Amino acid sequence: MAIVLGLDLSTQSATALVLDTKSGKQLAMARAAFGPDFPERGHPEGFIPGGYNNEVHASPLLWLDGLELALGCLGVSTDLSKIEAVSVSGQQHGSVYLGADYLAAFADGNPQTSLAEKIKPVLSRETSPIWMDSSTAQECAEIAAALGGNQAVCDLTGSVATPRFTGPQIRRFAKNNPALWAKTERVHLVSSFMASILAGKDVAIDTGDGAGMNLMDIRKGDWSPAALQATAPDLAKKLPSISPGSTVAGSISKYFVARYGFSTTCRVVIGTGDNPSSLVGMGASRPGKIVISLGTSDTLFAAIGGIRTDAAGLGHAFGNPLGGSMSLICVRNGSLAREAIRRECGLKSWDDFSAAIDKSPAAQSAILPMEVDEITPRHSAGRITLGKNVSKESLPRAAVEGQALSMRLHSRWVGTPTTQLLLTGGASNNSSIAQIFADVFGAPVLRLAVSDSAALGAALRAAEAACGEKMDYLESLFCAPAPGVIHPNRALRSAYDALEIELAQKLF
Ligand code: ADP
Ligand code: XUL
Repeated sequence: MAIVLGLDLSTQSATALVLDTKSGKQLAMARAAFGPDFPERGHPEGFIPGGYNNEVHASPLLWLDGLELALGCLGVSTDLSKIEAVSVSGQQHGSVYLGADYLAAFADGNPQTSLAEKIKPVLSRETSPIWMDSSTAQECAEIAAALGGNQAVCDLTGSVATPRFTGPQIRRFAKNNPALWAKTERVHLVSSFMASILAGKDVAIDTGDGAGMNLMDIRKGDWSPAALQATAPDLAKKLPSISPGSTVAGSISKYFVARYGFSTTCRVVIGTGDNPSSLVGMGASRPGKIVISLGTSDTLFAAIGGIRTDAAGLGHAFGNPLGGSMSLICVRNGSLAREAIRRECGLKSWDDFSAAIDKSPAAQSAILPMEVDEITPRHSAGRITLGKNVSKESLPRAAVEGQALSMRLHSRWVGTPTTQLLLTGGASNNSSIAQIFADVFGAPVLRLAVSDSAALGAALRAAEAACGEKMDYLESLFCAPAPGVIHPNRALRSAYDALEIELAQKLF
């Protein structure tokens, strides 16, 4: 029985969650929001706005400041010396570039200088491309050509060469900035960077997050020499190793002991991506449950037996941190599109948005809202309208119905019948939105009692890997669904089927 900490470094915030596996209680939670808590940085949604040529970057120093703010808040209510193990979940695909002396910066235990102050001088690239970046179409084409075409890349790495994935991002940097690439000694993912910061040394990438790079052999769970070769010169020596998600990296660094009062015996378990982490946090790490996460991005994922890939090139196979693999589709226009529609309709709160949904008739029309270029489906910014005309009053419902229908259409390749949906992410708290997902998928929707599934997954992985807890036991304590199943209205089925067919006709 242990007290464990899960950290989630997502697009918009850093979340810290402390669990007591003896009492089955969540002891504390703290969150630092990169926009609202650091207004002077000018990154209101966690990333750097106005990127050139579809580039979307974020500041790794802001992530560090967010981590420190969240830990500082946690320390006020919680005795951090009691924490026995910690692990990390990080937004997937984002990468951090480090140059000479980066190991000394990781190991620097001086509590007088912040993590950002230690890391700033050793960044070989000031900012980090993140999953929203779509500037690498050319590099994707080059990687695919070198590896024998996109089907070959998909068979090898679990996904076709994908613009937001780390390999194409690395290639673009190495091509356009060869001098800075030469100075780069280490490339980390967000999850492995944060785990390295916690451990005070270089820490491996796990097979779950490693699969989101177009660099890992999905069947071997290790770097593919051919993919590395096709991506950038000297890449093999600039990457950390790959290890299973259950790997204990070592003890927490002196910095966290001195600055936040952690125990010197607190262990660090290597990190994973936010979607693989949510898979664990939702209690869905064994095949049979389908999860939809409505966060900045909307994702649909499920643990799968064996490895399945999407012939259309939109879905992905990632590693399951607990072994095996998982399928995933990712929609870029998730919460940010819902927020834009809310603003457009002049609705001040999410309650007003819900009221507008509830007032409009279901399954009459749908709109796929793409405020920015979309990745699933691959489509330039704009709107696809289905069914009857949409008025301003019915726009919130039509937009959420369009999002749910598109997800249903684009997840058909996974092949798992949807008998139940588990919903998580910021918008999952909204019952009107949850009802639409139940109706469109024709399946009951459950939500978790704990809403931060990515941070929860990190805490559960820490408990299993470092404290010997059994995942079945942990799931029974922390992954119980909240009371209140949302049942689908089956009478809407044929109307939604017709709208899905219309969407497919407009897209393909
Ligand atoms: P991420 O982990 O990607 O940073 P979250 O899963 O925390 O994102 O979700 C944050 C988003 O959830 C916010 O941007 C907001 O748009 C949305 N959100 C929060 N509460 C609601 C609500 N009641 N209804 C709809 N959307 C909501
Ligand atoms: C998944 C993806 C996003 C990020 C950010 O492929 O790009 O879901 O992990 O949450």
